[in-house]
Amino acid sequence: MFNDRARIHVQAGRGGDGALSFRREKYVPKGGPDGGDGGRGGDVVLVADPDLRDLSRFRRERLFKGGRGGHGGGSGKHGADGGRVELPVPVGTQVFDADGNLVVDLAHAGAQAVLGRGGSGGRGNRQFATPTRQTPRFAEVGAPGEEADFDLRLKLLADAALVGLPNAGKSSLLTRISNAKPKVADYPFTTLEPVLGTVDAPDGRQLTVADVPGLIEGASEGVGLGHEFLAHLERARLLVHVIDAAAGDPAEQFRTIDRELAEYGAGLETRPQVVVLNKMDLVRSPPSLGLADERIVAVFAVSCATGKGIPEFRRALFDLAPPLADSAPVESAMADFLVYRPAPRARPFKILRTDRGFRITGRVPEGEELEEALRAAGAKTGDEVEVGEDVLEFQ
Ligand SMILES: Nc1nc2c(ncn2[C@@H]2O[C@H](COP(=O)(O)OP(=O)(O)OP(=O)(O)O)[C@@H](O)[C@H]2O)c(=O)[nH]1
Ligand SMILES: [Mg+2]
Repeated sequence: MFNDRARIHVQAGRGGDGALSFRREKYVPKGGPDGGDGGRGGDVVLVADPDLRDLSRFRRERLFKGGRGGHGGGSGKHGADGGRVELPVPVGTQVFDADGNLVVDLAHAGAQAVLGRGGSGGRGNRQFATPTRQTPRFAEVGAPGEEADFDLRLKLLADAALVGLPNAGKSSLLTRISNAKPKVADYPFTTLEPVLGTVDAPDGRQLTVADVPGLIEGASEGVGLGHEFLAHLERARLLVHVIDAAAGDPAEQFRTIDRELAEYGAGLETRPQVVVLNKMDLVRSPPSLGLADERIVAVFAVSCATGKGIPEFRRALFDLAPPLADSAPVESAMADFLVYRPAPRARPFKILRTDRGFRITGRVPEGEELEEALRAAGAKTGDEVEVGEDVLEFQ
């Protein structure tokens, strides 16, 4: 199964706690504070991997946690940073937040996006020493890591995509022009999932061509297999419309598919198109297309069975797939490394660790929020919790 959607839950690592510690030295009756800082929690990062084909790994595994930062220690020892978790995803993966907003588009190999940033480590008591407070009996606990749900959606990146009715010969054409070996058979809906092929030019240029399952009338409303895969056409700069020249009026076949593209929208209806009249070995002369349509940039008559017309079509593809817009490289450079920032965490309070438990400073949270924050900070029943002037016991 080709999986082009997934939902994941990301939980970046919690920062380690700062240490509460005092120097113990020979001949020094009471040493100064020497508690080191906690390490940073680990990030959770997506990385676009050109070797991956789909999102199927996320069918079984959905929860991804960054490593927890290590706690600080005595003698100013800094806690280790938590492990960073890198999730490889196929190139072309788009990430949406829980509200359906596009967060990042991993449109080229190596692009990265930080979906959850690890929490910062807490400061050790050494950092809280001042001339008037030489023995701070508290240290900061680590901050929680960012946590959120994301929807992943793979939209194939291809220079050109083959579209057409089932059985038109799309997969046969891809087999003829590229390194791909999609299944070819004499029945409709042979192709069940998109297939990418690479077309090589003698001068070393390469094009990626996508073969998508056949479309039928109603595809844009979910009839047949096509609808799910129409999304994979969105990023192709050129549509190659394959028509079975031996299967009746080509203009009628063209319009059927064209209506579905228009219904789907997303710009598919304005995309430049090459029409390939296939199975020419089965007809006496090329049928006339009889369409005046400014989107049709070229028409070819070929036979995938005999190979006739294929070299010409293949050569022309390199001129017809429009060059990438000037803005594209800039855009992709920006996607090289992105940090997704969820709404800033409303946490206007700090939790400090003391000899006997915890101290809350800043705007003191109430009820559950306080309890949850304390539990996350490691509070156990019986711990003392100082809130302003009050000293409570953690239950
Ligand atoms: N005679 C002849 N048969 C062809 C030609 N091209 C493809 N075919 C045959 O047409 C049938 C369908 O070909 P496919 O390439 O599987 O068609 P498709 O458009 O990928 O079909 P779906 O994946 O079902 O949408 C197969 O039996 C092919 O052998 C051609 O040029 N001439
Ligand atoms: Mg096919």
